[in-house]
Amino acid sequence: MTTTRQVDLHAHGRVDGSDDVRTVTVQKSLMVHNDGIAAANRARFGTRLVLNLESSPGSGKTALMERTVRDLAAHVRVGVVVGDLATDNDAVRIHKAGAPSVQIVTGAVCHLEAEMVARAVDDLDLEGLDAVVIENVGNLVCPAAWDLGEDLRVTMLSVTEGEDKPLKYPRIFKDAHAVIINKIDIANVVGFDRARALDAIGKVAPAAEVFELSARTGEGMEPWLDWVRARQAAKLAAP
Ligand SMILES: Nc1nc2c(ncn2[C@@H]2O[C@H](COP(=O)(O)OP(=O)(O)O)[C@@H](O)[C@H]2O)c(=O)[nH]1
Ligand SMILES: [Mg+2]
Repeated sequence: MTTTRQVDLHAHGRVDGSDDVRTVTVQKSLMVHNDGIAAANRARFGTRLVLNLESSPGSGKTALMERTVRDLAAHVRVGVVVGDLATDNDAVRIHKAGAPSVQIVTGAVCHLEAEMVARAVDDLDLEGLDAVVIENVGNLVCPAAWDLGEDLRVTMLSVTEGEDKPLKYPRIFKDAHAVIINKIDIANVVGFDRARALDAIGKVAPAAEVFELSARTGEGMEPWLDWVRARQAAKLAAP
């Protein structure tokens, strides 16, 4: 099943910084509102593992999900909620990979919010799922502030983006439980400095699990799949 949800434009996705005091107040109450819905999402997900996958556009989030849902199908039934500014292309890709998917079309909003996820989940058959992955809107800034009701945050970096991205965008990396370096199949071609990237991740997110893989070739997928399986089993045993 593939469903597309069009979300109304939310003014708070484009905060006007012209009146700082008022902006802070409005933003704070929006976050409190969001956190309440995120808590309700968390309760509704129950024993299912929920991941919030974040990265720049084009890092390979959907490619990783296509391969992950296929590889895990025999053990963990994964549903995917995916956010983009426009099109349902990604939900269609996930659906073709064999998993239920719901597309949230955000219009001008550069991140997903708990309320959007709550509405999207209405279109997922949670009963038939062991885990849900929320593929956030491609952006290294906006999504970091919004709790969606996930258990774990996963931040992805691809080898073409520059090894210092964790240092430049620390918040989205520092809150990550896992950091994925994707596209290792082209690391040599683009002159990726692996040691520098690992050093940057280590400085910002020292406790995060780090996975180096290629969603295209499948190299390095096994440790990532093991991690998801283990976290799903742990959540089921102790929600
Ligand atoms: N070489 C290579 N290309 C990849 C890999 N993963 C994704 N891509 C390509 O990167 C582009 C963006 O991938 P996509 O999954 O749409 O990224 P998203 O915007 O983060 O969801 C596509 O052309 C993918 O085929 C990878 O591991 N290696
Ligand atoms: Mg995508």
